[in-house]
Amino acid sequence: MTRGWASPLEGLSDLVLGPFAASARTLETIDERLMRCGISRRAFLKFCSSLMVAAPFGLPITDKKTPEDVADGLGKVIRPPVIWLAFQDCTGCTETLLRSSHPGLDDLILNIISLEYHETLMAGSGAQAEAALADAVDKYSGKYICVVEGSIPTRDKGIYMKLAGRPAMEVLADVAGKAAAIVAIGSCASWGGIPSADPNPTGAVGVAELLPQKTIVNIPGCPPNPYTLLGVVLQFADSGTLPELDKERRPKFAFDRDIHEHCPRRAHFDAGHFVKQFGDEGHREGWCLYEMGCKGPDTHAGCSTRHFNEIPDVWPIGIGAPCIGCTEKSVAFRVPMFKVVQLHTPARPPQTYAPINAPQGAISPVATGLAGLAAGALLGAGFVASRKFSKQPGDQSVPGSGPLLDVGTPQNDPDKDPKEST
Ligand code: FSX
Ligand code: SF4
Ligand code: F3S
Repeated sequence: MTRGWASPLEGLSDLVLGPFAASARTLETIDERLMRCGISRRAFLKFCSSLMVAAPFGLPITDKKTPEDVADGLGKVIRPPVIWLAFQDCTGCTETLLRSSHPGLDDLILNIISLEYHETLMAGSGAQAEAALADAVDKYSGKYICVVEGSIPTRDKGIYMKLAGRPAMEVLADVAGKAAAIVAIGSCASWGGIPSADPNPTGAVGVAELLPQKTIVNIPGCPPNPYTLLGVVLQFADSGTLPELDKERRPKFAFDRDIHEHCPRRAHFDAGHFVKQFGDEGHREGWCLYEMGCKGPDTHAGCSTRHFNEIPDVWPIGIGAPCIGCTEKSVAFRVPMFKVVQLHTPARPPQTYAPINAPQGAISPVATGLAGLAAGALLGAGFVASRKFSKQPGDQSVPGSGPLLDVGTPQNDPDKDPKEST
């Protein structure tokens, strides 16, 4: 039987109950919880599909599975208790988790994880909130996942942010010290983010700098992709393991590729079609934002294929803004936003094209068939893109097929500063 959605506040009910909620409950499986709250299997399958899009490879809970497999596996998992600390932040990391475009997805998420403490979302405040935190830490000591949002001020013994009279540094050491796993969500918690930008008046740092002995998963982004967090948390709840991390402690399944490699505007980069000014013809045509300071070539993140709020094209470059490199420690809030980056990737024009006289072997009929399929897919994508970017209603011509604009010299020389040609 398919059930309708429960009340929009259903998922928040434990938090609404206040500090006594944690002790009044025992942990249950995700299936038990969804059943008890009347959440439909269809809604859960939709969530599992989104999780698979966010983590197509490298995460055992989704790897090579169908949404039904993922739902069956996750349903048996005990809802992981999560204690969420918020320090110097803009709350965007919480917003990204809950401001989905699917009606009720926020409710579903709050039923999948067991959010024991989150000062922005909970009803209690003051002494009640402090009691809720102490209660949750005590009850789930060694079992909960500590999610940290925001950077931590360290200058002048950390006096620039206090919670119930205690410096944030002290609260972090206490709560994270008793956690089973620690996740730093957002660029601020990962390595300081916006609050740490020069001149960094509060001495803001990320979690890893204060807890160097601990295993910490960084999920940078300003804001980050919420499914990356859910993937990590559910993986841990399922098997007690964390995903493989890169040298910046980011999960490889979400940060293994750079934006430039998979950017839908990459064809314009290769063809030398660059936006020169916001609002110019190239900008309206959806051309490459490299000369506007796009940091895509220097940025590892999945945004080009895993968009925000489950809406196609909702990500910075998709809406016409250059990537600022928000997932890179040495880029966002360090390199000026509109500064053009040097290209480090080996693929740059004209090297991206096969030489005309490339040696050729025999072509099998299977390869010919696959090439035909690929060409068909590309033509289809071009058709969709042309409709998306055209200024004329009903115009189905391919972008850039009209009269050529003066776009300057294509950036073919890897050692040449692109700004020199403008
Ligand atoms: Fe930082 Fe999170 Fe940027 Fe904001 O709270 S990562 S400023 S989007 O949201 O901490
Ligand atoms: Fe996309 Fe930016 Fe690369 Fe251009 S420079 S192709 S906009 S990532
Ligand atoms: Fe951040 Fe760039 Fe993605 S600014 S959200 S890494 S496109």
